Parts: sequence; C-alpha cells; structure tokens
Amino acid sequence: MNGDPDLLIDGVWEHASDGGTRRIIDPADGSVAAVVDEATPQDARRAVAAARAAFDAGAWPATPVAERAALLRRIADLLVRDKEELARLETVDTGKTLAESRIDIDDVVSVFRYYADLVGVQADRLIDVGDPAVVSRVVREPIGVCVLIAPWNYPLLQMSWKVAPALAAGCTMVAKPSEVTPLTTIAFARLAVEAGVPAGVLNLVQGSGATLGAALTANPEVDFISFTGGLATGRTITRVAADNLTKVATELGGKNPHIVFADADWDSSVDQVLTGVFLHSGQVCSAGTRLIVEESIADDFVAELARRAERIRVGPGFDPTSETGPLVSEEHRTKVENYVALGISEGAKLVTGGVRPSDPELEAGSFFLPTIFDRCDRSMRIVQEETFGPILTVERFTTEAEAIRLGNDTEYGLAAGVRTADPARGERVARALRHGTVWLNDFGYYTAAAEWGGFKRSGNGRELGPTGLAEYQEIKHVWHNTAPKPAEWFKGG
Ligand code: TXE
Repeated sequence: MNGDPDLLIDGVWEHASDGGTRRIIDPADGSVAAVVDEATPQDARRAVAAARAAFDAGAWPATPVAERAALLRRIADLLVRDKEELARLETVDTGKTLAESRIDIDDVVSVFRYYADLVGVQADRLIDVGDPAVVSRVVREPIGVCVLIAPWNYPLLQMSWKVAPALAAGCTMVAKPSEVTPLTTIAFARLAVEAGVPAGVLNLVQGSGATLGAALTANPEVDFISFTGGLATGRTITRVAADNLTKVATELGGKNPHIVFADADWDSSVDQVLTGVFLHSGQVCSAGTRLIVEESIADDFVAELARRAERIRVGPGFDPTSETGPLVSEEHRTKVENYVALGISEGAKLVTGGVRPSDPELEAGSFFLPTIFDRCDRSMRIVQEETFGPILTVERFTTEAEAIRLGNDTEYGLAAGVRTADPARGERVARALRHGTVWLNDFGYYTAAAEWGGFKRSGNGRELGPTGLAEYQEIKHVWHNTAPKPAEWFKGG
C-alpha cells in the first residue's frame, strides 16, 4: 500500500510481477485514498502453487487442532488491538460510517473466536459395524487449497467468514478481496503473519475479477472456491470451475422481501423496514428491498416511511452525524440511477428520493438519497433485480397466501422478514418462505453460530455455523480391522 508491497505469496510480501498498481478511490470525495499492487495472472499461479505446496508438503493440515485454534485466537486478539485502524480503513474504502465499520470489525473478531471454539470440540464419529475387531470411524480432513473471493460491501467481514473456517479446518488458501476495497484485507494479512500463520498457508493477491479472479478459479490445483458477489459472476465462476470439477460455494445476493401484516407493532416495523433497506445505502446482500405490506395500512405506512427516509442524514462516513454513507463508486451510483430511471419508466410511483443530495459539500462523493417506489408489481425489473442501492419497492397484499406468494416471487432466496403480532401466523409464513434466513419481528441480525446462505439463485453452500466449517472439510471413512482374516469369497485356493 502506497509503496509497500501488498501481495503475500509464500510468506513473502511482494510487488506485482509486472509492477502494476491500482488507485483506490475514497467514495466520500472521489480522492485517491491509496495505491496498491495489482497482481497478474502469473502472480495468481504462484500464489496457488505456494498454497498447494503448503498443503501437500507443509505442516499446517496436520497441525493439532489446539494449535490451529490458538492461531485463530491470536488473530482475534490482534484484530481487537488494531480495531480503530481497521475500521478507519474500511470507511475510507467503502464509504460506510465509522460506527458501521467498528461493528464490522467486532463481528470479524467474533467469527475468529467462534471457529477457534468450534474446531476444538469437533469429534470423530465411531460406528459400530457389529465386529469388535473393526474400528470404523468417520473423520474430517481439510479440503485442500481454497480460493476465497470477496466483494466490496463488507470487505473484511465477508473475507473473515471464509478465512477463519479455512484456517480452522487446516486448509491453505489464496484470498482475493474486491479490487475496489482491498485495504482492510491487506492490513489483515499483515496481522495474520504477525500472529504466526505459516508461509504459504495464507496467500493474498488483489486485482481485477476478469483477469486475476479468472486465473484463480480456472487453476486445476485448487480444491475449493468460496465466492461472494454478483449473480452473473457467480454463474461465470461456477461454469469455469466445472471444467476441473472444483467444488464451489457461492453467495450471490438477494431481493429480500420484508412482509408487514396490519397487526404488526407499528414503531418497530417502520423503524426496521427503514434500517433494513437504507443501512449502508442499501449495499447489503440481505437488504429488505421489497416491502410487502397489508393493504389496510399501506398508505399510512408508506407515508410514515417516506417522512422518516427524508430525515436520514446522508454524509461522509467520518462525519459522526452521518447515518449512512455514499455508494461504493461512481460506477455503482450510475447503475443505481439507471434503476431509478427504469422504475419510473416501468410505471412505479416515486414517493421520495430518486436523486443525488443537493448539498454542495457532498457533490464530489457518490452519494444518493434514500428512494421509495410505491405501486410496484412483479412485472417490474426494479422488483425482481438486485439494485444494491437505497431503493425500496412497495407491493401490497390482502391475504396471508398472497403475502407468501409475493415473498417467494423472486429468483433469489437469501433472506426475508415477517412482522405480525400473531405468533402462529408468523411461524406459518416463516416456514413457507423459501429463503435462507427469515427474521420474525426483527430484521438484519445474524450470529457467527448460525448458518448464512441462500436458497434458489442466491447461491449454494453455507457460511458461518458448523456448516460453514464443514464446507472446508472432506469427510473420510476409515475402516480399521485390528484382526484381519481372509474374506473367503473366492474359494479356489
Ligand atoms: O460484483 P462482482 P460487482 C451484486 C450487486 C452488485 C453486483 C455487481 O448487485 O451491483 O453484484 O457487483 C470478483 N472470476 N453484489 O460487479 O463482480 C471481483 O473482483 C473470479 C452482491 O462488484 O461479483 C470481486 O472480488 N472473480 C454481493 C468479487 O468477484 C471475479 C456483494 C465480487 O465482484 C470475476 C457485491 C471472475 N470472472 C455485489 N469477476 C453480495 N452477495 O453480497 C469478478 N470477480
């Protein structure tokens, strides 16, 4: 970063082999925040080769679980020590408020601690096969060399969901953060080296998805790819990986319904629908972008939401009065603006927002105002496609069955919210929704101990929880006969 080498290959910090660099832009004012090394496909090949050698011939995969867990705990302690600096970098990179960045780093710490604890209590499974001479056991082994590709909305947090279980399982890895937001992952890798991660176990390259990402995912030496990002990229990676039959886990975002019944608690519903969609300016894979509200309260509910949305303080992440920051880049703001134009042309009713803030002090940043479209329906692309911006669409329903139908009326299936004072109805609807997480009378919360991931086109596989560790493990059945004797099937002597 800014002259220091940023690529970690086989335990050595290096510049890109062709000297290439990339400018990292602060989205709050468009300034150049840092210049980082841009790895080449050749650097990617060397990083994978280092991970391969560290797995095949290194000590890490067979390092006792207690030692692996201890490394994770040391990393967690260093993250706590460097929390402010990491949070600052995350705000520079993404534009999110410093308060959000601090929460992100706390969550990163909890992920490392969770997997340190979990891996320590995993036990082999012993099977009684009816012969006391036979010891039959099922063991978990590290899956091998992992390629970890993360997006820009929660850069270090998303990466930690991959690195922590991969390290805990005994894997070796090549991490590639988003080229838009690599700063915290670079800082993290330095800290992991300080904590004692062995050479070749954690390699880091950063650069464009199309060249570097493609070189990593097409490499036949890779055993597992964990990817979080857009649907189109997820499709490409899955296709590329199929040639080598490399296992892939994907988290590809969502178009998440937030269903509000008329009997739901009013204050918490308004507040959480607002937070659910406008936090981090909507750049959240589980953002509640589709409000599905009971017709009898819809007019009042939308009016109250609009009133509150207009009071959201949009501003630079380092300004303590800001409640949400800019979009991650000019390019992304253009995409969001195109969706607003599309919504209007599709006949949705623009209730509020839809434009950049008028404050001249925000002109240089990629800010955009919270936006609400009422009178939406399933035929509209703004209802079906992930805008990844501060855009809420409103659909109305009159029966429970209709609410469920609308809630499932998306190719995605990542997360959903249901709000009602009737617990039985809440449970019924939660069961009927085809989404990987359902919040009942809450929205957006998660814990490292519970699985996260999508149904349908939101991806496959799970992160977090025990399943998030299992993704990085192979299962082996060892059948050990302690008193071998002939099978005596073929009698011919
Ligand atoms: O993501 P990409 P983009 C959605 C959101 C957003 C859209 C596009 O709707 O507007 O995706 O965002 C790497 N081989 N999400 O274009 O391209 C890339 O370098 C290997 C939802 O920024 O998917 C980065 O590290 N890797 C999402 C990562 O993929 C490739 C969060 C994600 O970038 C690659 C972010 C390739 N061919 C965006 N092409 C979520 N699930 O939360 C790109 N990459």
